[in-house]
Amino acid sequence: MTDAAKHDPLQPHAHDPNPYPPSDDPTIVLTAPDGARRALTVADLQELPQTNVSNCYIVSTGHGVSGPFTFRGVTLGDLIQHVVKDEWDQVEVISADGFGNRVYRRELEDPPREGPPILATRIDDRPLSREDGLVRLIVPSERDDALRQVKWVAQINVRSLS
Ligand SMILES: Nc1nc2c(c(=O)[nH]1)N[C@H]1C(S)=C(S)[C@@H](COP(=O)(O)O)O[C@H]1N2
Ligand SMILES: [Mo]
Repeated sequence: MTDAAKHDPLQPHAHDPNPYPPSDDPTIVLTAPDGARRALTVADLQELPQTNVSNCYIVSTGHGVSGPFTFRGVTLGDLIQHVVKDEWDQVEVISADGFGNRVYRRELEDPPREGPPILATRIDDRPLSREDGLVRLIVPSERDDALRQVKWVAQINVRSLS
């Protein structure tokens, strides 16, 4: 790992989870590599193709382990394919309280057997509550500490390194 990656605040790192929704504002802003921005609502995300990912657990520092759950939502790959026309390499998914994760293009194009990263809006047969995260990044290969389950997604920054 390079020094830059080690100090990247969007890489999983030890963290006290925030149990409380930071705000009531559910707006998500996606920024494309060329800087163009667009707002996305939960309904917009649900109009895109939906994917189920089963056998997911929430290994929560706050609530203990719960699951297995089936999360449902648009894959990050499908979302980017629908709304971003430029070249891109990685995507930052950041919550309204500043917690976030960086997801690499190869994780979306060649997902592991546990399933592709999704922006979940449903858990089992119900919508995610604001307390659950409303829109919650699920990286199914993360099974240890929920450090890639970004609750209250507010910013999606699609970046090109070139
Ligand atoms: N926005 C946001 N998402 C977050 C966190 C946070 O502090 N803020 N903490 C993470 C950590 S460390 C854990 S253990 C889980 C806790 O999820 P839960 O509140 O559903 O149990 O949320 C993850 N997602
Ligand atoms: Mo955690």
